[in-house]
Amino acid sequence: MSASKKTMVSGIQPTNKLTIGNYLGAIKNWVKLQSEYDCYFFAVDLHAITAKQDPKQLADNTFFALATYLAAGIDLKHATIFAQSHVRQHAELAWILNCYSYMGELGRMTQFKEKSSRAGETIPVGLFTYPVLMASDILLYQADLVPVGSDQKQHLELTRDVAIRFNHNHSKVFTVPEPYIPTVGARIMDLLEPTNKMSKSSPNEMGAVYLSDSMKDIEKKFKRAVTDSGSEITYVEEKPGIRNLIDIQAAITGRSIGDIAKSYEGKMYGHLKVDTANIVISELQPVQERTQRFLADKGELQRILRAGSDKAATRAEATIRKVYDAIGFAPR
Ligand code: ATP
Ligand code: LTN
Repeated sequence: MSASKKTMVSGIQPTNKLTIGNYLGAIKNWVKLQSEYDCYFFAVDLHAITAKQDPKQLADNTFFALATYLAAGIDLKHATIFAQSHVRQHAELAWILNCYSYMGELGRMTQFKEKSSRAGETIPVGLFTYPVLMASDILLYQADLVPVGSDQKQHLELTRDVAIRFNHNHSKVFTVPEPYIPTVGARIMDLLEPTNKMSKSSPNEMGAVYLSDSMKDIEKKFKRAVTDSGSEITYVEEKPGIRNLIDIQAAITGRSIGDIAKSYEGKMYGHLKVDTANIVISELQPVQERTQRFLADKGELQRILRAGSDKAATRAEATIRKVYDAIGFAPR
């Protein structure tokens, strides 16, 4: 890792239900960009507890997510991987940045509005301050680039605003990060409700393709994907289901959308569904096999994560010190 390299940071909530949305919107781009950057990729388990978690499952989900990063091609030559909760500075900086974030700006976050409206009477405060913890994740490592799906754009803007505000109030402590949102695959849609984002918490599991799905299930899910009552395969606004299948193909194969759409001229929806299923299966099968191999050696995985969190903590601590100095806390 050369000292002159820029820094890339990203995270995903640990779950055993990672979707092809997470994979194409985030992980695949991490793999694509990693060699150009000094990378920090983590499982955001502190974020995960903004929703109820089963204590018996949480650690396994964290191991699963991190094993998936490695299986997808994250290379330890370029990247440091770890669990967010293992590096205490994330929570520490989050408190500080809470004092530099405004109620008004957090209340405007679309994700908060959506998730809090579903939470009913008891909305955890953590759901409200969630973007501040995310800003801490990013600013702790002085990230230059943050690859995420398009749903995270607003949180990235907030991160930039908080960094600029802190720097302006004190001195230039934080690097102001840029988002990286892929041109294709930034918003994979639900297969049954193609106007909604595919999500690990989708109400109907048939609408989301999970990285842990069997090849048979993947085939079944694509065959049942909602398209529309027409028959012509065109990439247009009014055909969100068709667009989604073409987007998935483009994000995996790297072919252009125009090229893919053209290759289906005169063909039926069924062809597009079967082909998309096959493309997804050939991408995911080796990732699944490698994930199982990493999970089979928990000792080795744990060693990788321990080394990762040690390294991350050293970098994070350097930032925390600068922050404490800039604020003017008494030296110890
Ligand atoms: P939920 O939908 O339950 O809120 P999530 O899947 O959005 O969860 P994370 O698992 O933390 O939340 O998302 C991690 C990364 O995956 C982020 O970069 C996010 O933008 C990306 N991502 C999530 N869903 C999609 C999707 N459908 N298409 C593209 N990218 C996605
Ligand atoms: N909020 C993000 C996950 C996340 C993240 C981060 C992404 C938490 N911390 C830091 C990039 C950088 C989400 O996708 N739900």
